[in-house]
Amino acid sequence: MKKIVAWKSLPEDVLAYLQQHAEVVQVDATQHERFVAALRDADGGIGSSVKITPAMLDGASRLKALSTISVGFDQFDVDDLTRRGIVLTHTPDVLTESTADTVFSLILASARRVVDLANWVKAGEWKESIGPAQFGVDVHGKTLGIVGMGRIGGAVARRAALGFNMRVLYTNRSPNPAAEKAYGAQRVELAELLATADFVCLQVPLTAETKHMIGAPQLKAMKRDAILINASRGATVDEAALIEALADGTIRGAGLDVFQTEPLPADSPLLQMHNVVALPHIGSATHETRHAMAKNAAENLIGALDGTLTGNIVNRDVLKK
Ligand code: 8YV
Repeated sequence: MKKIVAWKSLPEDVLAYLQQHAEVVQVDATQHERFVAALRDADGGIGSSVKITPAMLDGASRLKALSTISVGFDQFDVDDLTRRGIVLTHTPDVLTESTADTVFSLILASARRVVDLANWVKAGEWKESIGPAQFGVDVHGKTLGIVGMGRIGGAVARRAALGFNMRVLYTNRSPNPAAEKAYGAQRVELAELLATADFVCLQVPLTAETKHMIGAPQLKAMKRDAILINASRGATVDEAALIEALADGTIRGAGLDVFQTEPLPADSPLLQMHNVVALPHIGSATHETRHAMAKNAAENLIGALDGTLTGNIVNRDVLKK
């Protein structure tokens, strides 16, 4: 019988599904040596949020497939997996809408200062009718700049255009005619997006090209009353430059669901800033969607192991080996 290593807790029904097809070994990835030993004795693996390095796979001669319970796959060395003949699968579609909801919650919360003002009320500071000191900025009718118009970017654009009558600008490696037709989205260069958008929203995967793509020059190119929204990966932003830009008023604020170091250290300056909404990487984190992701990842893994999987494969070149 095949053996599968699971390094993320799985819903009972998903675990039972896997156990119908393989022996499942559940491991604590923080026990590094045990985790590596389990990978070396497995045919497949399933989990998320843990970096899987080439060194961890040396000796894993039986390993044929890894299934990440995520759309992002920056925690893997994809070229190395392909060289080893290991199929990598991910869960792109099932989380699109929940993640777009999170992005829009960050837009609204940062624009209208929801977290800051909710804390202000809880602290007993609301003693009279509010005034300009409590005002935020409008979202409806403003310009949203989406950096990366993929699945999640498109779902965010739909919310913006159809729900909030926003003008949508975007950058993307290739045009997105569907978003242009359905939402009036306009493809522009990054410089124009940064100079024009009231909200700059990062929806790109983390790659060598996108790492720190938003740094001091890009933040300075934004409007002073603009807000940066990041629910992609923390490292797409130079966090030190962002902290400086937020502190000196280069931009109005930030709504962040991801950070260069996660969990965000308690002494991060970001946590002291009233113009920052910080969430703990909850992008896809609803009961419904996390279950759907785990189920999708389990089906991907079994399909990859039995050679029947056709979709959700990150490194399709491995199938040519
Ligand atoms: C995941 C994410 O929930 O899908 C991704 O890439 O970042 C989140 O949706 C997270 O990776 C934990 O699984």
